[in-house]
Formats: sequence, structure tokens, C-alpha cells
Amino acid sequence: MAFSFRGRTISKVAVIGSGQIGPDIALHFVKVLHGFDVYVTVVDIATDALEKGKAKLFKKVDKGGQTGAFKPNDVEGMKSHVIFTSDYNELKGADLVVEAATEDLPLKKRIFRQIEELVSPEAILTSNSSHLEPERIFDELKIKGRSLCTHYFFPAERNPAIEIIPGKDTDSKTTDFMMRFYEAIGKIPIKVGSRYGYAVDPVFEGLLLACVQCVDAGLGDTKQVDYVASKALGLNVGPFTAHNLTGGNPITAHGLSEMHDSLNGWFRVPERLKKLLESKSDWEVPGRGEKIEVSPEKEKAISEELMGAYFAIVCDMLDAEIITTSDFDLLISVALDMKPPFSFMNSVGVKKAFELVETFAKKYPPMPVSKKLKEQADSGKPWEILDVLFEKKDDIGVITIRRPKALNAVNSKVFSELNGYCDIIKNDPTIKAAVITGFGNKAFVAGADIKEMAGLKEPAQGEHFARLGQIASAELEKLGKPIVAALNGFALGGGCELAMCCTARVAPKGLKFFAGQPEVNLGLIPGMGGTQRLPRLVGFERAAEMIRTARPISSAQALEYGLINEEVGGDVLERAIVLARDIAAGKVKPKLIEMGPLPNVPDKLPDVDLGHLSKAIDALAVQAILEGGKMTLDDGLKNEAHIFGQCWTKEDNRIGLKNFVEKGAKSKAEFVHR
Ligand code: DAK
Repeated sequence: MAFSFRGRTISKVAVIGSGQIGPDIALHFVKVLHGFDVYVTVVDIATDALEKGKAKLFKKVDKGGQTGAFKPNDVEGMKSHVIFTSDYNELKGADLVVEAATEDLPLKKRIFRQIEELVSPEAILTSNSSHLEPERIFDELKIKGRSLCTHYFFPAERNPAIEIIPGKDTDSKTTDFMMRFYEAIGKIPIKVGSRYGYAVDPVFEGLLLACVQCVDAGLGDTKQVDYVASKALGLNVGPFTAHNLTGGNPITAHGLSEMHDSLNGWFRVPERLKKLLESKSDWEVPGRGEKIEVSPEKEKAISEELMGAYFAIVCDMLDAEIITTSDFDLLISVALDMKPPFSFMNSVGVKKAFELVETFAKKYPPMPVSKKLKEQADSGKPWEILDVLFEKKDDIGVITIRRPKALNAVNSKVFSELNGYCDIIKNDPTIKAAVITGFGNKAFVAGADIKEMAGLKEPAQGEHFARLGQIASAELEKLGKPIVAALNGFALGGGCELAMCCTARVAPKGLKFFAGQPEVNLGLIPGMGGTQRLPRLVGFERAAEMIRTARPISSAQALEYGLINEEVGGDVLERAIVLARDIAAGKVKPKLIEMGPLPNVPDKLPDVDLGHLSKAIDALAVQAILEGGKMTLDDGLKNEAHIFGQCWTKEDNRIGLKNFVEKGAKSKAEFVHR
């Protein structure tokens, strides 16, 4: 067995370097790939580093076993699929090599010369550099097209963010493969243009410099500035503390000095950092729970200076066109767990952000003032940050819902963006068909955004949300071109409903927990067509059972019931694109949903065991299913919308939604059946 994906087979992954990050990278690979019998080999010439790395990895695996994060056979599987060795010959047979050695260009080049002699010409070679451009690392490779940088973040086995940096010689097929491969194994890959430091490190390292500047300017000591920085930028710990914890001071000093030449002259190694390194000491930072006093004036001054630096650094990268606003927001919020820059600017106002940058740049030349930021401020509009991405793959329009932190749950913003893309697809004659999918390997769409729904207070807000949802589903169904749902994971609630508006649906093989209508858990009935389309696709009895009990079905059951058209081994998106194209060409004719009333609608549904679920909400669900079956689909949808509104007249509706927001998805609401 091996991991086969998009025409490539990965049976062995090699990680070079058993230092700070190599074992963590190896742990991620072995965690997600050992079930496919993929072996992970960690190579290092230093035997003590190998021993330490192995002990660290095994300790984390054992801890996962003790906490229940890993099942006992996974613990054994992981340990038996990872090899630590000092023998470079063990690289032979590797299909993917990730070099994670020290950030030293000549060393990296030497390693890659060695690797190239040992692996097949097809193997992909990546460097987990944090700064160096791929063109510099790989310039001596014989086959450059298969090489690129993949920058992981601490802790690499758990932090899903990863910067993917192709160089000018990287084959676009290699980049596409790596983007999809990392997504398929649970990472959040973000493509970044080749520039020294990529996108994240100028922020991480630049903010340390900005903090030092605040101290130098007498705005506070390191403790005070660290405290204010964490508050102002939404960080768990301030930049000084983060540098102490990660041992990052020497790397940052090197990075800042290189950025001085490669990015702009504002970046430099401050004297305080030089002295700190000379004395081999750490920054003085607040202790855990220590109360730090800062006057309101100083707090404002530090916050504004740091915001000016942050916005200046990120907007400069926008000018350099190495990343988009939407990608940057997601990358920073996941990689560094801090306020995403463009949403942050929108929240303070782009004009205000521009003023902060101008003031900062005047005080600290030669920090440039971004042209794009000025244009945006002049436009009076906020930055556009998309949760739905659109890409044309030849004649197919591909829509991707990307909200990984909420399992792609759909909110009113997503509905609006979907509507915009439907217009593009309809009006572009070169687009013959479309595909809709979710980002990541876990969820297509885990439902409507329950947190947004629970916050809807005014009936007008509820109506606005409902209207946008109904427009989006109707737009998909009446697109006039085939649209295939590539259901890459959970299709729950509104997710299942969006999928049912499509011409056909495909899902990965073997998903145990896959699709369903769990709304009754929340004191709701399906509100975007679930009570109407599900009976039309899978039959009354099965649909009613799924809706009334909230029980999800597997991908195999979904295929048997007729909810999906195919179970796919490999890349579900790739298969969906082919199917969409075949449907558009008339080569495949999937069975379409019945638009008229259904025959043999029963007068009554059989009793089901509702367990803890609300009897009051169940009565509404049954009403919507039975009444709608006797109507046309259009009328049934209107009837469902009306009954959906009735949920808000029930006490159980408040109880269900509040329970999710306060106690999470796994907790059962205590319904009162009213
Ligand atoms: N909304 C918002 N956030 C969600 C979410 C959702 N539907 N589903 C998951 N999340 C968030 C979780 O809150 C969590 O956030 P943090 O706590 O990390 O901040 C994060 O995603 C990861 O979720 P879990 O930690 O729960 O992940 P697990 O793998 O353990 O579980 C799960 C995954 C999908 C089994 C679980 O999250 C779950 O049961 N989620 C709820 C699924 C659900 O009930 N879906 C139906 C929602 S109601 C309408 C249009 C549409 C609708 C109604 C009307 N009109 C047009 C009128 C639709 C209604 C619905 O879909």
C-alpha cells in the first residue's frame, strides 16, 4: 500500500535534519500517512541529534496515546513507520524529501546535491527554509522543476499553516501537486511568491524590531511593550516572550540583517538585540499572570506604533505581489495566531491604517508607504477578504469555500460571495460547467454558521440571512450549466443542502461520518431545502429518518441511498472536474431531482426514537416533509421557509442554538418540548 494521489504514489517520505523542527515534520507525516503504510525516514549526520529527535517524537506519540488523541494501534503504527538514521543511503526510494537542516545556504546546497544523487528523478525535493528563496537553494540542481520551499510553523505537527514557495524554475504541476497534497493531509497550504523571508517572517521578525524601537523611544520597557503588543495585536504572548520561548533571537537577527538588503532599509539588527545575543541572555518579559502597569497614553502610543509597523510590513508585501489579502489573513491567523492584518485594518478603518503607516514611515525612514494601501484608503472601501475562492481550470469554474477554522460553515458573507461567482459562471461563455468544493480534508461544509445564526436578534437580520441562503441555493440549482459538488468531507445541514442543489455529487471513499441534516440538534428544521430535496433524492422513509434523528450517514450509505453519484479513491476535486466536463458534453446524464409533487406521499410518518430531541421541533420537521412532498419543489421550499420561521416561536430553538454556542457541538441540549 502507499498514498496515491493525483497520479503520484508516495510510499516513502524523507526528512533531513533531526534538530528543532525535523522530528515534528516527521511526526506529522507519520501521523497522517502510516495508515497507508508510508514510511518516514529522518536522516541526520549527528547521532546525538537523531537520538534526541527520536525520543522527542516517540514522547509526543506516547502522550497522544495517553490522552486518547491516538488509538493504541495508531501509536504502534506510527512508531513502526518512522526510522531515524545517519545513513544518507536510506534516502533511496523516497518520493518526497523535506530538508529541515540549519538555515545555512551552502549547507542546504550541499545536502541537495547529495539528495539528487540518491533519489529518483521524479521525487519532489523541498526545503523547510524560513527565509531563503528557492532560486538560491536549488540553483545547482539538475532537475529544478521538482523543487520548492515548504515553510512549516511551530509546532509543525499541529500548526496547520504552511507557506508554499515555488521558485522561477519550479514546474507549476509540482506546485499544484504540493498544494493539493498538503491540503489532503490536513495542512493549510498558502502559496507565496519567492522573496526573502516569504510572507510571515518579515512580520514576525519585523514586529520584534518595532517593539525594540518602542523601548528605544522610551515608550516602555521590554515587559511593558511585550504586554501591550500582545493585547494590541491579539497575540497569546508578546514578541519578546515568543522569541525567548522559540529560541528565535539569533535567527531573527540574521533575518533582519538580510531583509535590510533584500526588502528595505528599515529592517536592521537593533543594538539591543546585538547586545542580548552577545550576552547570551533572554529578553526581560512578564511572568505568567504578572500584572503590568502601563499608562493609557503610553499604551496608545505603543499600540499605534506597532499597528503602523504591522500594516506597513504587510502592505509592502501586497505591493510586491507575493500574496493576496485573503491568503495573508488566513496565513497569519493560523501560523502566528494573531489578528489577521487586513481584517484588522478594516476594523480600525483603512484610512486610519494608512495614517498610522504614514506616521510610522515618517518616524522610521526608509519604511515605504504602500501604494496599494494608499489606493485602498482613497477608495473609501474596506479590503476585500474572501472566504470563497474562484478559479478557472480551463473550461470549468471551481468554487472553493475556505473557512477552515469553522469547518467551512456558510454565513451570509459566503452566500453573497457564492452568488457573485454564480453570476460569473453564468455569464462567461468559455465556462462550460462548474465544481463546488470545501477547503481541506475534513469538511465540505459543516452547515450554516451556527454562531452567526445564534447571534441574529432582529427578524430583519434573520430574513436577510435566509434570503441570501435561498438565493445562493437557487442560483446553484438554476445555474444553466452543470455543477458538481466535490464533497471532500462532512456535508452537514446547509452543506448537504447546497450539495443537493448541484447536478451531481461525489465524495471520497470510506468516510464513516459524512452527510446529514443535524438541524434538530439545534432546535431547528432544515431551512435551505433539506426537507424537500432529501426526500426527492433518497425517498421519504430514509429522508425522514435522517432529518428527524439528526443521524449522519456514511459515504457508502450516501451512495446506496442515491445522495451521491460516486465514491472516489484519490482526489475528489479532480474527479469532480472530469465529471462536470462529461456532463456538459452530454457524455454522462445524471438523474436530476424531481421538480413536481412526489407520488405516494404518506399521510403519516412512522414513529422514530427521538431520544433527547425536541418533540416540538420534530412536529415542524414532519409537517414540512409531508406537506412539501405534495407540492412542486418551488412551493415546497416556500412552505419549508415558512415552517423554518416557526422554529423561532419555540423555546427549544433558543435552547438548541445557545447550547451549541456555549457548550459546543458534542453537547446535547436539554429540550423542553415547547
Ligand atoms: N457553524 C459554526 N461553527 C462550526 C460549525 C457550524 N455549523 N461546525 C463546526 N464549527 C466550528 C466549531 O465550533 C469549532 O470551532 P472552535 O471551537 O474551534 O472555535 C470548529 O468548527 C471545529 O469543530 P469541532 O471542534 O466540533 O470539530 P470536530 O471534528 O470535533 O466535529 C463536527 C466536527 C462537524 C462533527 C462538529 O463540529 C459538529 O457537529 N458541528 C455542527 C454541525 C451542525 O450541526 N451543522 C448544522 C448546522 S444548522 C437557511 C440556510 C441554511 C440553514 C438554515 C436556514 N436559510 C436560508 C433559511 C442551515 C442550518 C444548518 O446548517
